[in-house]
Amino acid sequence: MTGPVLVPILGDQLSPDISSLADRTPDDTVVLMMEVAEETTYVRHHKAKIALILSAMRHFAEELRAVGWTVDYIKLDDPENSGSFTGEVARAVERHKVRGVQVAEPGEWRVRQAMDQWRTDLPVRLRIVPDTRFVCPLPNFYEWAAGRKELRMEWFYREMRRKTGLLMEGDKPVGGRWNFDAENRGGPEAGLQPPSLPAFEHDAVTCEVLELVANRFGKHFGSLEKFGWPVTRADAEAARDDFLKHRLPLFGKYQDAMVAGEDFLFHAVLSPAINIGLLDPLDLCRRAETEWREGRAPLEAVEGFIRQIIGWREYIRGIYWLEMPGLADANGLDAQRPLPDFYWTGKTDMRCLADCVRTTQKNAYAHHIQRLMVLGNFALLAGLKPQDVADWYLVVFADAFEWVELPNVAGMVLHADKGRLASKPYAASGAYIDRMSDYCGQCAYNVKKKTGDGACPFNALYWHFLARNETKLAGYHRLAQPYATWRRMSEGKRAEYLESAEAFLATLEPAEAGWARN
Ligand code: FAD
Ligand code: DLZ
Ligand code: SF4
Repeated sequence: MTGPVLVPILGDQLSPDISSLADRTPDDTVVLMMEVAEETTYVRHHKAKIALILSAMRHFAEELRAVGWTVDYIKLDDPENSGSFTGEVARAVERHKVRGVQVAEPGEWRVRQAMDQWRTDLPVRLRIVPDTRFVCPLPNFYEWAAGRKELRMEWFYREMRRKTGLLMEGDKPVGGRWNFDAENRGGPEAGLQPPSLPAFEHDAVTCEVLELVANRFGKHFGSLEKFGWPVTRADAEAARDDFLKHRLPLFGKYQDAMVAGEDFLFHAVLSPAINIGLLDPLDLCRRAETEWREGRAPLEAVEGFIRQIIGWREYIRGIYWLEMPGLADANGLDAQRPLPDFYWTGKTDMRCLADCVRTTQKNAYAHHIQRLMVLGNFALLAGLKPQDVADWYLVVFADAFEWVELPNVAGMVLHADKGRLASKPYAASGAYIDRMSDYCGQCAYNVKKKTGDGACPFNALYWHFLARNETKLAGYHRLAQPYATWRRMSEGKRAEYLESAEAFLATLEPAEAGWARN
């Protein structure tokens, strides 16, 4: 065979240095990019997530063409479009008479299964190359994990610091400590005024995509009205520089704070750009380090930020590939309650949850502590079924790809993996939300009231969660204190908590079918 090599580039592989192109030359390669129905609807993604990916794909095709690559770009409404990666790759193999296919490994198990099938189904040789946009290659993660009873992010993170040299002085961490989390626990302060995010104008490509999405996916969750995600590398770099200059210095201090109506605070809001390949995570960390070295941002902010990326993000990815496919079905706490309707509609008197669903609907974004300690904490305490919860998270956030969404949901939030990822469930009562947010002051519920009418539902749910999971969780060293408190309570008090929680749970309306999957 003498034809060119076909290089399919997926919607989250939009990096010019993607490994599938690294050893290719433009004269001998056809790049294939495919907008396909299967990817746009395998879950009913937030409209803004689809718009982001399609617009970024179209811009990336232009970026590649501008430096000489031949790009065969299949649009969603192309009448010949078969609707799947598999169908489009097969059609392109035939159309271009290629001699082989080379592709970077995908981010999701589901797509990896399909690709493995190409080996037997395609009439040409297939080469799947590792995705090198991560600091820790998967074989190294497996090696690190092998034989460890407990996989703890903190130990992994230290290895990544050593490997990258980020915030290191020789083999010692700068500032004498690996982790400055203790300094990063600021609650909301009155009058806190976060800077606004840069606004990116819609060019003709984005306008066309927004119209396509509005017409074709109008019934999907979420709004397109405030669509402002960077869709080109230049815009993503501008968003990055804006964060480094205006928000990084206070990132650490307010990392865990929540303020009603302030949707981004001092967060980076860069996860979609990182995940689809518009920003290189290691480069971003090096730039953050420079902000500290040149005196523009404090160490606790920069360390906290770098830890999220070379620590949590890398660790989460390793866990995904280590634990799949079982992680998708894990339900270690045997939680069976269906997802309540308010996750989709935002209609609840719980102000914290209503605000988190509102920003999610409007921006396809909620920041980490909203995802973990409000939306996630409720799901944990109420015993929501992990697969329903995972579908919701995969649908609603612009940055959601299963490799990063699922370990966060099943592991970090729901403890469905029986503690493989987190040393204890992040369960919290209303007092935590009250401390870290300004939500409770104007809530219909009273955060100080523990049970009965008008009491904050998180309070009784917290004890209900511990009580119903006692046989599974009582042995956790880090839960010894709450279990001791529970046992010290009078029988009457315990019954009051349980009844109050049951009464609240009975009011939850399950979501209608069809929000997440067709
Ligand atoms: P910042 O708070 O500014 O953090 C900086 C960067 O660190 C992020 O851009 C991200 O790349 C990385 N990061 C931080 N925490 C994590 C983490 N736990 N896992 C992986 N990367 C992390 N992140 C996703 O990218 N996609 C998801 O689908 C996703 N689902 C999540 C689901 C749950 C239940 C939880 C608790 C967290 C989830 N996260 C997910 C992690 C985190 O909440 C988002 O990365 C973060 O909110 C993105 O916003 P940001 O860019 O402003 O992040
Ligand atoms: C999420 C997504 C969507 C909505 N649409 C497309 C698409 O039309 N074409 C494409 O190549 N990728 C899309 N993606 C991203 C893929 O789902 C993602 O690349 C795979 O899940 C592998 O991680
Ligand atoms: Fe949320 Fe309870 Fe506070 Fe209301 S009182 S905002 S439900 S934590």
